[in-house]
Amino acid sequence: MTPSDFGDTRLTSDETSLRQAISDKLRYVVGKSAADASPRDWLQAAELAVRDRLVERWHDSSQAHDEGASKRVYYLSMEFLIGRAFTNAALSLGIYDALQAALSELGVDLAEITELEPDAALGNGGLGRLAACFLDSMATVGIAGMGYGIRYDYGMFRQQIIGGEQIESPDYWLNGGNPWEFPRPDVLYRIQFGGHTEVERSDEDDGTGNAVRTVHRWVGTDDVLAMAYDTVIPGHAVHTTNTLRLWSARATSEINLSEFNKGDYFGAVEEKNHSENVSRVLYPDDSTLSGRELRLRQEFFFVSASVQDLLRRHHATHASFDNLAAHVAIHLNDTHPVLAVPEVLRVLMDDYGLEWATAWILAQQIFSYTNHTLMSEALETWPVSMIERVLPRHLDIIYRINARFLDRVVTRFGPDVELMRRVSVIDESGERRVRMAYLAVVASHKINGVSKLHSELMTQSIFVDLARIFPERFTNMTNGITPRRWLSLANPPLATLIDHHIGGDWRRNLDHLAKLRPLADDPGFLDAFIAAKQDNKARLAEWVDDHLGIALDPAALLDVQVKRIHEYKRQLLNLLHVITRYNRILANPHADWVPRTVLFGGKAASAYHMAKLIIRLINDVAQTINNDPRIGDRLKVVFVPNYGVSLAQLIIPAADLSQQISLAGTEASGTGNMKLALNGALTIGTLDGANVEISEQVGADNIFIFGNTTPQVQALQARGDDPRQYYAGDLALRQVLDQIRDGAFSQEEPERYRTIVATLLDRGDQYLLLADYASYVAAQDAVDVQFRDQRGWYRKAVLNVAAMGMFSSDRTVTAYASEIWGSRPLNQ
Ligand code: 26Q
Repeated sequence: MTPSDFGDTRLTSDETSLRQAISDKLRYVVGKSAADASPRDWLQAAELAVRDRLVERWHDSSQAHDEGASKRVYYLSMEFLIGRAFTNAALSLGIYDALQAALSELGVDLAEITELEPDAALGNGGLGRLAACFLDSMATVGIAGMGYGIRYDYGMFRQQIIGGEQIESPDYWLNGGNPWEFPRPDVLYRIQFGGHTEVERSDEDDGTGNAVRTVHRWVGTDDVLAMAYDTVIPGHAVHTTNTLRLWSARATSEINLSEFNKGDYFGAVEEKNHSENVSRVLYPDDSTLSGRELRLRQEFFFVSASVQDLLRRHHATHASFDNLAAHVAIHLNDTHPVLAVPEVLRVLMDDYGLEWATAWILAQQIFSYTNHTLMSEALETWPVSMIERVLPRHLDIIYRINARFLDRVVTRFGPDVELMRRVSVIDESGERRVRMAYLAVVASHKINGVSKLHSELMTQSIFVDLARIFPERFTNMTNGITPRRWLSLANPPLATLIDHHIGGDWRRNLDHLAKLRPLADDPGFLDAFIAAKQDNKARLAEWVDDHLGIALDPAALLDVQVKRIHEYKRQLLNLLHVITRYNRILANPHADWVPRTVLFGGKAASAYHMAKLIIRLINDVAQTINNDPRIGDRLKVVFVPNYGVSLAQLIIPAADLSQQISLAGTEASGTGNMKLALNGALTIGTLDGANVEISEQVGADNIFIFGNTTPQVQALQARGDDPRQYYAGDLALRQVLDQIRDGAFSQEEPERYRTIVATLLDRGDQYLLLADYASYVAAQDAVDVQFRDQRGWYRKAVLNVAAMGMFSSDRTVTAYASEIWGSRPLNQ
């Protein structure tokens, strides 16, 4: 791909013009001369040069989208976990190599300055990263998509490990300025909170002969302004770019000093600060509901701004809402933005004067919803009393939606009180609460899960009744990942090798990777594949040595579990195996052990005590094993602090083994599983989430599946499985649990981990670690056997890469476009 393939752009992007552009930016925008520029200055200059080229394309494609009759897709998400933008932008423009050369002529190392860019970490984990992959793919396949979210001042917290424990500190990602965003001080909306509704009967004739209609006014509110910041989302090697619009809170300028604050200037400024808190910080909880009022305010804040913005845009071009559904689709990334439903209804009725019936039909046509979890502790519900206080008009509307819905249920199924109680949007069983997921289902024309298994379980568990009422609404859209970031950018050695053999088209059509299949048996290719893996391992080993002072054996099998720390993901099961292996090596030091490095990474929600304790145990076990002279190079344990998008890009390409060991039926999909397989790691995993489909794609010989299946888990849980039987019946397991309980890894505080062992032995072992332990250890033994045969191992790794075509997020968003959004991609 050469720059000219993109057609005539005004700015040229050959090495010479890039070098000139960077020098000019340094001199005139950064204000430094080459002689006294720091690496940070060079980064800024280079970012601005790349940005200019991006912005040109941006202007071109807003025109393309306006002219094309294509439908606009608004992707509403509380989280966008973008990571770094600089090299991704260069790659999408096709100027990566020229940029590298230009910088090198200026005496600057691209790789070095790349590391200085902070990650945009406006998300917790999978759900936020999925949103980022979807933006990349929508722009690439040519869907006129726009992301809407919150411009948090502080993103995901920074994790440090001090004395083995997780310590959180704020993520000051905006401190050095953000060259990728464009503030839009003129795009400003008023967001209302609190107050009350006034109902007025209007005697105007509405044209249907009904002389009386009611008009609702939401008054007496406390208002905040939402200001837009736009970020360019480039498509890969195409003209189309999209926009991510993030909202930041600003106080209203109507502080009336004399009346409300009695001349209290400082009090007025304090209040202003307070109202701007709504966009201050990302909630760092990913799988437990944090039911704080500020969270509810955040949700409404960004949803209200987005709805006002998109309805105004539609009205400005079409002057009516008759054809709204032909031009607009609104997608809800989980329930977090579901207040968009009552907000659309409120704006259409109260601001634009539409009738309920018309507005409700439109809403159902434009909304769709993705569910990302089945676990009850993560399902959003809000107390009716809180919604009444914060959003009184929206509570009216939610009641009305529910009443209409329940009427329909009675018409179809008769007056079944039990059924009504079960499906009502209001949970009346205790303190009355709004079930946000039910609201999303009732209002959407399509509801999808994120893997085959998850979508199936969804209609059998949380939505069993709703799926009977609306069977045609439920569907599956298996997740995917963008091959641009997760192979092309993250893994240059492998990307280059693949290019050499099958060309570069896989970046835009990942199915082409299937052409690698025959090369698995080509000795020359296999040598080169192994060399690429070794390069990546060396790069990681250097980082680990520099940052953690641990020397890794480059020949060791690199065993990786990187993801949020949660009991259901079972990092603890991984650790039980690590300790088992430690014990075995000590018992049999002269055996021919396959050397292993077990790497963990991930953050725990700050209030999740058990997850934090698990992090501490991993670090304590690492200390013990890494410092035991009897072990040597045979086993190393590493906890990489502050795991996030950029560290993922370093770790994943180096991995040999991908741990995807959640209890079957608990992980909705997983996307790290896809990233690791795409980079040539073999999976050890349960039949959970997308592992099932990965297994189908790669074939049973090329994956290590273990553990109870979902139906087996259901059966075990139904009959009340006794964890003590495994403890009693398995000497190795008993030894490990006794060691943890008795302080073998916490000698200065022997009681430290008693609660962990108690959770397993005395409190029911909710995630069935002990039931899966033996099968897991056996699978790990099979891993060792296979890894002894290095060429056999890496042959399987090649077959994994070759089978990953379907896990491109290009496939996923194209399917959403045709089956849910009704929009046609321009570049497909
Ligand atoms: C909700 C209310 C209050 C505070 C926080 C939250 C909250 C925030 C984030 C709840 C959940 C999340 C994130 C969930 C998540 O990341 N789920 C993951 O989504 C991935 C993409 O579909 C799947 O691959 C993973 O299986 C799923 O765990």
